[in-house]
Amino acid sequence: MSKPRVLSGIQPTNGSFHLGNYLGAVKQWVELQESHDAFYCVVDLHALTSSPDPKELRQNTLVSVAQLLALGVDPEHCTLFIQSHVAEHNQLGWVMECLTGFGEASRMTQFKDKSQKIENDRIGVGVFTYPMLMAADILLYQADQVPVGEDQRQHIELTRDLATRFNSQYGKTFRIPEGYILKEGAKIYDLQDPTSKMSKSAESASGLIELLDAPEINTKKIKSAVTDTGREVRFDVAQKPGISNLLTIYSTLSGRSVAEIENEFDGKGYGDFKGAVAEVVVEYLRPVRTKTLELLGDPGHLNAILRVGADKASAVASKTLSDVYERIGLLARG
Ligand code: ATP
Ligand code: LTN
Repeated sequence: MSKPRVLSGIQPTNGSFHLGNYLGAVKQWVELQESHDAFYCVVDLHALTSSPDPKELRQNTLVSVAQLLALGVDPEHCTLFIQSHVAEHNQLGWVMECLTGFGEASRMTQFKDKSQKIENDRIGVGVFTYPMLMAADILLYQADQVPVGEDQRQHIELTRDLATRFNSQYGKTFRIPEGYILKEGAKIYDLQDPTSKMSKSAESASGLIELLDAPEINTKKIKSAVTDTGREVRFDVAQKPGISNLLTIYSTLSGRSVAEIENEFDGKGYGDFKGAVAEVVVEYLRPVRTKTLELLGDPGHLNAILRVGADKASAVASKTLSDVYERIGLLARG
């Protein structure tokens, strides 16, 4: 029997991914590539919604690819490609836009959050149509599962609704995908504001653990993470959001259970605990940083991997798109 298929994407918005991106998504990508037929893409078209500087976008796209490889995404075991290299994403994206209700798109919480922060005349229509492009990314590959962090749950639901709507209107064309959202690590919080998600777009970088930052910087950020007034190292999201976040990070990176870690720090203070978390994080990231920098020294090698990825992705995407065009009644080019 053929393996189930997964697809996921990550934006090349920043120079470095953060710990939330890794624990919420990329860690699962690495695990799933063995058991699944995996398609992973760097969604550069999605990144255009934040109007990046062209030079930075191009460089960050390569840095994203290098980081994915350094984190264990293996092009021998998956298809790794750049979204803009496969034109079918935009083509199916338009079809998805025509299938989506205006009200339905207006209810997307990510759109609502972002549009509240930016004044109307400066916000691009791309922020509004973003989820329809994401639906196209997923449906083009007939993905069974989509590994993402908790913040993407609503976009996956929309994708499922659009696929179901298309299938009932035009005949079965798309597989209905499911989110693959783990409980542990699906939401990593800002170290300075442990009730908000760790985010590239946070106002201050002091609560953000960037994978490519120097070890001293990350150690300092963890040691100054916000905690509460108590002394006990105990998982309790309501009373101790800061400590609970650090426990999640420690547990997912070390593979040890939260209970085991709580026991180890029984009777010890927050200082010892934060020191231990900093050490686990820094030692985990040290080889990732070295490997990323090494890979960036040979862009030719990265481009060769991406060329193979784009060819493999195009083969699947063009088949789905031609089925879609046929079903919706577009006249084929003779
Ligand atoms: P940000 O909000 O930090 O600007 P993003 O969500 O736009 O980042 P993407 O590159 O689009 O970042 O997301 C890549 C993956 O990382 C997605 O699957 C997303 O769900 C996941 N992710 C992002 N932030 C977190 C977090 N704090 N905790 C867990 N997963 C996260
Ligand atoms: N919107 C996602 C990024 C993304 C994605 C995808 C994730 C774009 N296309 C397809 C999974 C599948 C985000 O993380 N902000």
